[in-house]
Amino acid sequence: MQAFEANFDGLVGPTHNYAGLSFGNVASKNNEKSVANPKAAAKQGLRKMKQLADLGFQQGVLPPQERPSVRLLRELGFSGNEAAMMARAAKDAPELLAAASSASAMWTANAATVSPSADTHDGRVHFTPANLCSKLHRAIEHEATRRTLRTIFADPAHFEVHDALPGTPALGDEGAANHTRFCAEYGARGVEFFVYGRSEYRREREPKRYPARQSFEASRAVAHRHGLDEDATVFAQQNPDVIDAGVFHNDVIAVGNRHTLFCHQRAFVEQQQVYDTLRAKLAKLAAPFEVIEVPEAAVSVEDAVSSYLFNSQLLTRADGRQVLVVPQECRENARVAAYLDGLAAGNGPIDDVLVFDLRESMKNGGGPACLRLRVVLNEAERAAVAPGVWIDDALFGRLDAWIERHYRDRLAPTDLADPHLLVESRTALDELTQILGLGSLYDFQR
Ligand code: SUG
Repeated sequence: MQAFEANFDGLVGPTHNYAGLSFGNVASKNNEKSVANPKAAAKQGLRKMKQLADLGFQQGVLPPQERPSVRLLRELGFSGNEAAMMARAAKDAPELLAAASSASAMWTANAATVSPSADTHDGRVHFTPANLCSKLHRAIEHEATRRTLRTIFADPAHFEVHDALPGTPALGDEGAANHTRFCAEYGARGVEFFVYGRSEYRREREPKRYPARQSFEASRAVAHRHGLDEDATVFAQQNPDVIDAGVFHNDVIAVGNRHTLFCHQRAFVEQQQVYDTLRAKLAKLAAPFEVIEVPEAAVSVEDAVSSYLFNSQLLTRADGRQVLVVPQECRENARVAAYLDGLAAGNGPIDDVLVFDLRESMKNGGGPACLRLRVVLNEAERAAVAPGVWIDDALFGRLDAWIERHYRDRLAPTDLADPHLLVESRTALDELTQILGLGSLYDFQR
């Protein structure tokens, strides 16, 4: 059946800030305590959505979550009214207030793992929200993520939104950031490629410096739940040395689209074997496979981490050719810029490079690919998606004006204690659910 890939980007929330919460994510640490601009962050993200929609790509939006999470503060033992809880947390444990306030749900590549209906046992699209249990500020996302996905992909004839896996290191799950699907055409059966950082039970080499967030056991459980065929799944271990160099998710070192894998030479353990296995399994589905491997000599892992070259979106245009969507930081690194010039000029499968300013998100380690969740849909499935989340001129205009009205252009770590921030944020989100036609989505609305 004819199908296409839709990208659902996370709208940056009003509390976007730099709290240095993600050990192992170099940008998050480097920008800790700097002053953020939530308004600019949200507009940068929205502009990317709009421009990709204008170019003919299917573009949806996912709403931010309610922050600060009053529920987390209460669970952590703070009591009294909301303002009192925030003041107490700011004084006694500012890191916990920061965790409760993070706008990290914007990086929807970590919202869930998605398997298209062509691959699953029951012919429905399956979603597993990621438990994100490796970081407190992200571990509080999955319940609201499930609710949002169940609201937008509500029709049980087409969609199954599972619960997250139990949140424990043996099942650490970071969602689509560690998952890619290869296929001949989006609507044809594909091979799903799961990349993990560590295994709880197998004896494999692990990173020494930084945590490996995704476990093999979690990836395998997601594949089982989604009813994927063993012949059409590949599990690969991420190179532990690159995790130690700041590659906290596989989408910082590799991206795939249809039958193309674009990755760094040092992305995986047993790299050649990974290519061979993918090629062989795709051949059984009569699908081709091609790899664009970037050598260390051209772009080092360090350059890849600072420029986010691989945190790009590889998209297929209507004419079948591919474009690479990269952050502006790629243009500012001379080696990466030279590599990209050669790539677009060559005869390979990538024809064009689109550059976006996503500086505010990038400073927290979130590039173009982090900001989107891919969902392959056929026409019947598309018709079953909540209609108000597709980006077009009208929705862009309404969201842009909404950001302009409600967002601050400056948020320092000390501002997180401000009780007005909670009120502002709720007022904005309440209006947003009306704009997107999503009903009462948030706890404070129920
Ligand atoms: O989980 N940063 C996010 C970035 C996620 C990027 N996603 C993908 N690669 N798909 C993270 O580390 C930083 C928040 C702070 O420090 O304030 C943060 O959560």
